[in-house]
Amino acid sequence: MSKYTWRDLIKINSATDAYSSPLACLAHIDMNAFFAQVEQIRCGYSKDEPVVCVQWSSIIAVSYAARKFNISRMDTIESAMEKCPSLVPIHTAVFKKGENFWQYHDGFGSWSKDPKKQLSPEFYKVSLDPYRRESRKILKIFKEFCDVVEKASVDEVFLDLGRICFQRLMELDSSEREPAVMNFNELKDLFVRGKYDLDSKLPSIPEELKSLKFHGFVFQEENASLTDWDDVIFWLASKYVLEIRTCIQDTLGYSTSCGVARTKMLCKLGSNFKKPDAQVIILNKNINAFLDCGKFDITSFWTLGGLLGKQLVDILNLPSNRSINYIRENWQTPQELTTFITAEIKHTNFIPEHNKSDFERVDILAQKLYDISRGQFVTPLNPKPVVKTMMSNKNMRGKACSSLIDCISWLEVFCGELDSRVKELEREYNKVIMPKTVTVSLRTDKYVSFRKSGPLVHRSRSLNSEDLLKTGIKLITELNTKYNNKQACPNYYPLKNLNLSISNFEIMDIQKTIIDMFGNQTQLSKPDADSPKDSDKKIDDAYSKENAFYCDICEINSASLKEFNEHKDFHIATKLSESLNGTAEDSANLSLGEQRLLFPKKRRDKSNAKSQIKKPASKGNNNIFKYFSK
Ligand code: DCP
Ligand code: CA
Ligand code: CA
Repeated sequence: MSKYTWRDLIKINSATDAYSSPLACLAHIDMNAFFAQVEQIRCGYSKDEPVVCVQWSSIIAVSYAARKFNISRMDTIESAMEKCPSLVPIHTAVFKKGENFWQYHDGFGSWSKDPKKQLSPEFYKVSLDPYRRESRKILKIFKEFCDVVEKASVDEVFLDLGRICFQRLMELDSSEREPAVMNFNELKDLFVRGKYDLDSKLPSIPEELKSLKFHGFVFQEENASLTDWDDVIFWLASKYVLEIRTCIQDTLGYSTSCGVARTKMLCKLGSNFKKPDAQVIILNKNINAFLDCGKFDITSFWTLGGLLGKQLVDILNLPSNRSINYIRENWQTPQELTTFITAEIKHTNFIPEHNKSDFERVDILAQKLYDISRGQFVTPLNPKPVVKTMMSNKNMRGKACSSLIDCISWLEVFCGELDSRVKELEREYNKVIMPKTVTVSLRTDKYVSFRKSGPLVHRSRSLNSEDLLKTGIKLITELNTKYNNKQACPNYYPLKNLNLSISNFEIMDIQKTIIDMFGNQTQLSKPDADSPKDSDKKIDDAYSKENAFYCDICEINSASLKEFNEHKDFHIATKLSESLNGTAEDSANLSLGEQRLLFPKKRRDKSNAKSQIKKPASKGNNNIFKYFSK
């Protein structure tokens, strides 16, 4: 007899509830040395060359080849070059003050002997856009393979493998026709005929399944034998995540590390356990042994890494190692933990100045500790994180920002960056995203801070950097007028920090805006601003009734909706074709920045340029729409 019920099994087929089933199967995938891999591939180096990604004189990502020389993120570029004379430092892309697009300057950086090849933070701002772009491509692959994907950071995701495992288990997925899977027949039969009670136990696993070979490294078991359905599900998952990781490797060239386990926390610890290019499977029966392996203690968990973890170590008087085991062994129920913590707080007169809310509900905190120490603290995946605010920021050195003109030059950079980040999110979620509020903040030479917010005045239906810049200039000018004087702030310039943030997002369906544009033209809302100036005329025209069929890419009017739609189709077709086959330099679909990026005057070599617009590897039939449908 299995330990699990039919209810547990069927639950993993629910995208919303699977994570809470005892048969849940999740994965965490993290890119190896991410920024360094992006640069290595972009510049055409092999994975054995010691590439590091550099920001000014700090190393922000270290390839595994460079790690062999004992180089870490802590090293300065100088100390790293001493450790490894053949080091390949590559600087991030940068925005230049006054420009709203980023560029790479390969060969430039603080390590260069040529004074003309320095990149001074006084005139440049680092752009992380290239990594976000790669991140988006990777995310797209994850979404093709998996229905619930949580993007946890720029280089990692959580996947819920419930549906895919359920389907493969039930052999609903006809692509899975390997002999071993045929042995699921008994289970499938029972399921299909409905011959089960939800709360009755599943049958035992068939004998032949017990010796299946896992893909990857099964923690603690070189020759893991399968004992129950959770193991079978994890076996299916181990096979599936390898397919996903191989696709990422083959399509984009990146190696990854992966953890497969029942909860997000365990998966995350698993992917970090063996790097690079590995997958670690933590079977349910090995959870406690994994937690006790000596690599983790209670403060290894991301919610307990800070002060709260330290407070708990004190209150529970935890030993300096094996603290997770200690909690598990010493308190058998959450109630026992609650009673202990409450008594300790009283006894020691502990007054939590920080994390007050955690100590107000000791029962919740105790339950969490109890669950964490048993590897059963479950949290749902969050497939669509809500963006609340987005910021572009620059710490200024020396006199980099000494006047209103300087401020505006930097605002141009910020607007370019925010605009492209919003566009990226729009593509990721297939929505139109419009911020309503813009805030400019600054810190003066004497560390006094000022900020001003205002509504974003925009004329088109989607964000553009010119509208953003106009609003930003208005706000920075107001701040300058009010505070840059002897009475208010005698040492206003040079600024130490300047940033621009956008917030209060309105998120609209693309569908809806198309209907707004074509379906019901009489109800089009007026532009927000008062009277249009000449320079705004073009955008206004696009929305006036007479010129509803205006294409702002080609700046031409179409005579009818039909003609206009045909014209738009032409753009869609070019865009699709360019996405697959590469872009022409004169393409109207490219912004100025993109043109400069894709067609620099001098290229390193041909193979480089090719890797920038790599065609996705086709799986089976070559249906281009596959890559654009999500
Ligand atoms: N990053 C950064 N500064 C940090 C930490 C990270 O700029 N202090 C950037 C560079 C990393 C990327 O984020 O490439 C991802 O961070 P990770 O912590 O996942 O580290 P890596 O991917 O570089 O290495 P690993 O293979 O250990 O995951
Ligand atoms: Ca990583
Ligand atoms: Ca990471």
